[in-house]
Amino acid sequence: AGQGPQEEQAQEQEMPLARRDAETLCHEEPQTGNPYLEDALLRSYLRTHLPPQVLEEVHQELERFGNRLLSQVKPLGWECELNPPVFRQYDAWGQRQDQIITCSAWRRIKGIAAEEGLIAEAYERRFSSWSRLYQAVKLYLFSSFSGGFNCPLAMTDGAAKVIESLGVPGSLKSAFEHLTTRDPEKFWTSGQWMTERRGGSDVASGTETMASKQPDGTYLLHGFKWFTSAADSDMALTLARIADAEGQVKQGSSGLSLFFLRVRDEAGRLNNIQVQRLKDKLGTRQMATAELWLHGARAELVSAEGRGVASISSMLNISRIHNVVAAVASMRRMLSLSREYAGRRVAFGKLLKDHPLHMQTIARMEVQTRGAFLLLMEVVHLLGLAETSEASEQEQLLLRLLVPVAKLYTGKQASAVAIEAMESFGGQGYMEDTGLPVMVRDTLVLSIWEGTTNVLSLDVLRSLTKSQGQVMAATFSTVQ
Ligand code: UCC
Repeated sequence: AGQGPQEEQAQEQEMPLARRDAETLCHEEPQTGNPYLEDALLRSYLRTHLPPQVLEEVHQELERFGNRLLSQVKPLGWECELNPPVFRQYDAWGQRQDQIITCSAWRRIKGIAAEEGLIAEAYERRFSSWSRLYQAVKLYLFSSFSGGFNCPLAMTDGAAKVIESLGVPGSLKSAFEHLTTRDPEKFWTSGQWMTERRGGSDVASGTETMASKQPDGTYLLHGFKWFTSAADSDMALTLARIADAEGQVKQGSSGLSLFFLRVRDEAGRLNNIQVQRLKDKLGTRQMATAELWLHGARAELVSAEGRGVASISSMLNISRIHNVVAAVASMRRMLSLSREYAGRRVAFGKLLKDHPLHMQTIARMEVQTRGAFLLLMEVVHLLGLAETSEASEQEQLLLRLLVPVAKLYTGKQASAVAIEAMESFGGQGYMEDTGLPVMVRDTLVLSIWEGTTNVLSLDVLRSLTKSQGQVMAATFSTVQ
């Protein structure tokens, strides 16, 4: 009312455009559902391999877990990405605090990890040798939604494994219970402090930390840990050189021993540890990785003297398997999003899924992902057999060889697949708030930490040499 003809005409011309603006979606968000129910390969693997009673039980649990991941864990994981940890070194009055402040979502995910038995499952062994595989399946589903919490779980599992392989000595019984509990109030995570200033690969010559024995049998550690992931953990396993009465230490690998320590005491005070700074990383920014000074941190010797590397290697092998889990999970997640998007996005007059070239790219990623998934299942199946004393000698040899092979291969593969999947979204894949760049960044670390590709290639050689070639013979005969 009250408009002149010119204004009315202008309005009419604008209307259709305005309507198009509101009604035509340029880009539709890919919609994925319950990650367990939608994972055809996982489900068919479980149907084919698990004993029927185990399958029946885990199927229901996994369906429920898949729903929980979507409704609860996914938003919490994103919150962790948006609220990375903050380091508060001093309070307003100049008092040193060294507080690492994590967000509430991070702490909530820790509780969920306990409730879901993401570590406990492997040690309760309620499904005997299948328990490891079942735990790995849960971790695989959890990994991409976990806001980086899969990293502390890797080290926690590794620490539990070391303690178990030492026969759960009395002094570590309580720690073992904390690591493997399902009670969120009691659940501990562990760090794995191996990397020092000189680097993280050549541990034998890079470790400077010294341990001096105290009259009560404990040790005080002095040194500088350069790269401690998830520095908010409750405890840590770490390497140090024991000083003799003259304060001298033995250099090389055979001078290293393994120690257990609590990060804080019951009152929350740091165990003579100073946090120098948080690391400014390319990815995994949800997680507090720190540089730590140990100024007489009280610790307990847990390996035989000089057997530190050999003792921590069971931790390394477990966290390397977690790395494989994370790699396969990342590939599957990126690929699910890419596939789903291909069914929504129209370009050149038809859906992406109707373009053979696009589908060829997706099919190649699918083949990579399936191969990696089956390799992971093989490794965790063998681990489960080994842990329940059901593995033959050949299976144990195969496991020793496959862990580094799987880690080195899938770590590289995951980066390639993640980048390819991001590209399959075109420019949209490069947009920060789609979450895709976060996944790419978090995937890039998988070929770096826990042993780079070349370091793991050397571990393959180590396994060959130490077994006098038997690992290779076991592989050939299994393949045949
Ligand atoms: O701490 C870090 C940050 C953690 C972040 C974790 C997140 C994980 C998340 C995953 C999912 C999201 S990163 C720290 C990363 N650093 C490493 O991974 C270390 C890389 N370097 C190596 O792996 C090297 O190969 C070393 C350190 C193991 C090499 O040490 P040595 O002392 O030179 O090695 P030796 O002398 O060859 O081996 C000493 C003993 C031998 O046993 P014995 O004495 O009985 O003959 C080896 O057979 O250790 C044994 N050994 C092993 N046994 C060494 N490696 C292994 C193994 N992998 N399995 C079994």
